[in-house]
Amino acid sequence: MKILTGKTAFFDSVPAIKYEGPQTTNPFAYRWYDENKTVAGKTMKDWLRFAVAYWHSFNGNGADPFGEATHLFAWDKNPDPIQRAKDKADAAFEMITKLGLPYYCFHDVDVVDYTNDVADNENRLRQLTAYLQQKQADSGVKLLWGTANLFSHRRYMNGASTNPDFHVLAHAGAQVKAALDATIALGGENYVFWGGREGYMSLLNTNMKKEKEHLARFLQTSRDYARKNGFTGTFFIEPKPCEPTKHQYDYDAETVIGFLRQYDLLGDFKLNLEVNHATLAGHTFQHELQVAVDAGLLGSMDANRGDYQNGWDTDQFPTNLNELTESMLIILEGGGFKGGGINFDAKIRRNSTDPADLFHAHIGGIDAFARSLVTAANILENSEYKKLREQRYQSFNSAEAKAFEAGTASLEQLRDYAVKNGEPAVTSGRQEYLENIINNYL
Ligand code: XUL
Ligand code: CO
Repeated sequence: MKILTGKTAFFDSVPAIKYEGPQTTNPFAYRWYDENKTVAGKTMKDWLRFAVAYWHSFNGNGADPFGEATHLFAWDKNPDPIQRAKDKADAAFEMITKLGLPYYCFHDVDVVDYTNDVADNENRLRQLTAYLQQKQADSGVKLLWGTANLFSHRRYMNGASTNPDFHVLAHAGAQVKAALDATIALGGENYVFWGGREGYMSLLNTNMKKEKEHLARFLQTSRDYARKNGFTGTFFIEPKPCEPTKHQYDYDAETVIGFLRQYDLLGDFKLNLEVNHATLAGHTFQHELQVAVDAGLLGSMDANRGDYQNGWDTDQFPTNLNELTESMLIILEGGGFKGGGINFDAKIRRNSTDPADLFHAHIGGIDAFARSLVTAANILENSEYKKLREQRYQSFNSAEAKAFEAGTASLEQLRDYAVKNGEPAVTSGRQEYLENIINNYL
């Protein structure tokens, strides 16, 4: 891959990151991510399909609700919004190409600042789309997904497509139209809807039924526009139960799947699951993955990790090998992502203030996934893991159980089986043994 720098290099002190193996002492090298290495029949690059998220790395400035910006990065300084946007694109493509990753993802307002003028915003995004087209052509980096930010502007404080004011919904429509145009022009492979303001703060002022119908109609209308204009990729819904809204309609994987089924959207939409969102919903990430895989709807994932000591979306870079290995077991058994990949929706900490920290963060996350992929493939191929799980259900191979599964056994027949066979044996679930398998293969 060709390393791209713009007029200025923003990461002068950082070399191109290459695979050097687990023994290396070089902090700017991969120990596990060897993109062309074949694991379980596919290259690491093809299994993992890594993407850098524009927003956290190039728009995030370290500000928090208690304090001002701490990331005073050179690409975010130019007073002219178009030039600043181009500087950001230069920084993004320098980092992505130095990391050797195949994809990036963005929101419309990450790419260029928006004003309150719809036509001006469309024009700005078109200018930057042309700039990004050139960057993609020069580097070979591709757009995994685009999206519109329908949550930051004050007009969306009561929702975007679920806003009680149709006028606000129309603005959301204008924004999605422009973001879809940009995604299509850039050959984006998918398009994401994350509904941070699609929900309610109080039921006292909310007609939930009407709002959910509007959400569904908005998705259908957006899909129809994109299809009419040549978009052949997949739409993803990204579940999250709360934050910023008290209750969000896209609560978790099961809720979203039910919603997609109810509104006949399953043909075009799949799920983009995020680790920290699962935590907030009271689930493990593995649970959310399994729900999506079982429904054939695992589209993509946003990689990060939360903090078990607090209840908000801390979006830290993923490092937990046990959690990631258990996740990769599910992803591998499910055959991988349907259209998407692994997007680092994660940010460096407020006090990580060196541009090089962005590299350390990504290198750590990338290697953690690569190592977990190798470990999970090894477990599936060589350990008893699959067999033990299968054996737990072996009683369902009997003729009586098969009849039950086929719906041809009556409740009376179940009763007769129970009487004939007496009290069932106590059988171990062997959880600790299975947990040891994970650690033994790490
Ligand atoms: C917010 C979040 C978003 C989506 C895209 O929690 O995850 O950044 O990924 O809008
Ligand atoms: Co996300």
